[in-house]
Amino acid sequence: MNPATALAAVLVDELARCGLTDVVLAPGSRSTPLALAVHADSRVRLHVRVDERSASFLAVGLARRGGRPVALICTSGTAAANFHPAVIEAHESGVPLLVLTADRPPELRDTGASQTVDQVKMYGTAVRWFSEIGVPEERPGQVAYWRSLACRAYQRALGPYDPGPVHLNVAFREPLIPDGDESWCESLEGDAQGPWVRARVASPPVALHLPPTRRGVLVVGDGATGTRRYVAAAGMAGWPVLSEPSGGARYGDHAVSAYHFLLGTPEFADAHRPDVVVTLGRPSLSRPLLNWLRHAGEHIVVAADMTRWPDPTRSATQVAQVVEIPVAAGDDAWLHSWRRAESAARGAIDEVMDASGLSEPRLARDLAGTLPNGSLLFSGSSMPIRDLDQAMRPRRGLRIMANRGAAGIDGVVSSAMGAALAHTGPSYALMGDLTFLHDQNGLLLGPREPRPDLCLVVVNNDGGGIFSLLPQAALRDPFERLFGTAHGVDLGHVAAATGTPYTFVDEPGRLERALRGEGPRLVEVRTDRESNAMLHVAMRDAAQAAVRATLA
Ligand code: TPP
Repeated sequence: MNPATALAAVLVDELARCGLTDVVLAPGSRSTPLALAVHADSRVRLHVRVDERSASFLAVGLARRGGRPVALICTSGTAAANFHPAVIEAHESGVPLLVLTADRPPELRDTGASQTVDQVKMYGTAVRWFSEIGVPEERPGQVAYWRSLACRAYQRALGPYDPGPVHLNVAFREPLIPDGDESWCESLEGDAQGPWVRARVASPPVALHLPPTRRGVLVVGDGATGTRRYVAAAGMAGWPVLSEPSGGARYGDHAVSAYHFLLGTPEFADAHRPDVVVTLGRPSLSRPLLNWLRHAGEHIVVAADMTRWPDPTRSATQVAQVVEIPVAAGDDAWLHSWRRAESAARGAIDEVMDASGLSEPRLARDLAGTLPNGSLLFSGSSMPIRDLDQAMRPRRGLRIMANRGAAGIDGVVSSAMGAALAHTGPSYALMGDLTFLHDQNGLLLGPREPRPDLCLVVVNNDGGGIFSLLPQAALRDPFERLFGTAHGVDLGHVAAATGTPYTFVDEPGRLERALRGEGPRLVEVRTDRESNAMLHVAMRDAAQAAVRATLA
């Protein structure tokens, strides 16, 4: 057996023993040994994508939903560089990835050899661990080294502390395809019992016990973990729960889903200064919430693994791994006041949306309200996640995910495909037209690839709608060219180019039916940027008036 084949076979075998279930591969020559090893292994599901950027975001989606490391393989050169945005997203979001980049052996580097670039520590500080494996050779001891390294890489990506991407740069010397006989200088076999090295995880951390108070608030942002326990404790303590859509805690009697409008009403924010706020995950969507956090009495950030302190407002007074929220004596006046404002604001914005046709916030609200229990909804950054945050009513049974780590508009189609492939149950995605067009290659799917059951809903306002809600909108003349960026692309044609089923919806009553179907499919909703901006102002004004009335 040649060394390249041996290393690849051992590496893939060991990763599968560790628990690897999915591998995403972009085609190329230098990565041939890894491609063949993965293809031959029935324990892993293989996904092939020609565009490395799309491939890597597919892996991010798979790992985000699956919660386990997903391996990503490419050839040498710019192929590896095209993984970079997804590696950054995985780094910021704590999504476990094993990035295996094939490379040339040292004697070919820096010589002008084709498709050869410096891949050593290519992703900089965006990876948890980098290893230059070294060109495989046939000599005793290599197998233990490769297997031990694979276990360490898998464990480092998985966590439980600080999960994220790991980069293995794998140099192969030719021959790259199997030749000769099966002989090798030592046994290539792994441990029959399981992984070569078994990692033991540390004991649970000591909890921070808060003094009892009824005037507390639980805020849940993207990337929160262990939310259920905190939501139950907040419920017992009579605290409102303010959860972003992807925080996964927007359900139950204590959910205050219109918090963006409540806290955007200065009189309400002033009258509702809490004794303590506990934040889980990373809230980042609502400016009023972030401003209010700055003036919260005690602000405790739960940072489960202590490697990051999600505190963009620099208002944290304590950072703790685990917090115990105690039951407190007293009445429910605090909670009632939040709940009263919640239902007033919700009633007011619902009324504005109901009169708005199939507008962007109404689409977000109705989509989130319509999807069957057990569904996954993957949201694009930009307005869709904000519209969900502002317009979505509390509910159970819907999982919402988004690439909020770096909040890029890149790779969203692919990430949604990946998440759908790791999800059992129907999957949907909601994104803007620029986000969709940015990752059109996410629709490229070979006939033999596992096909996700995913309905992509694209809000087409012919450009970047979010900029119409920002101060840049006042720049009348250059605005359209610099920010609006209309493109005039017919999304139906984009769908047709890849044979993706396509439906156009222009009435709220037709939405539910349009979502039906199987496999990857596209639903387009047309909106207008200017009227969308006016609608958001109308929602804000109506909500604030309604909130003020509850204070009188
Ligand atoms: N490039 C990347 C990779 N990520 C980004 N977040 C941006 C640029 C800056 N950006 C943020 S939102 C946006 C841009 C360009 C416009 C998005 O437009 P669209 O997807 O149509 O959504 P809409 O704003 O209309 O909701």
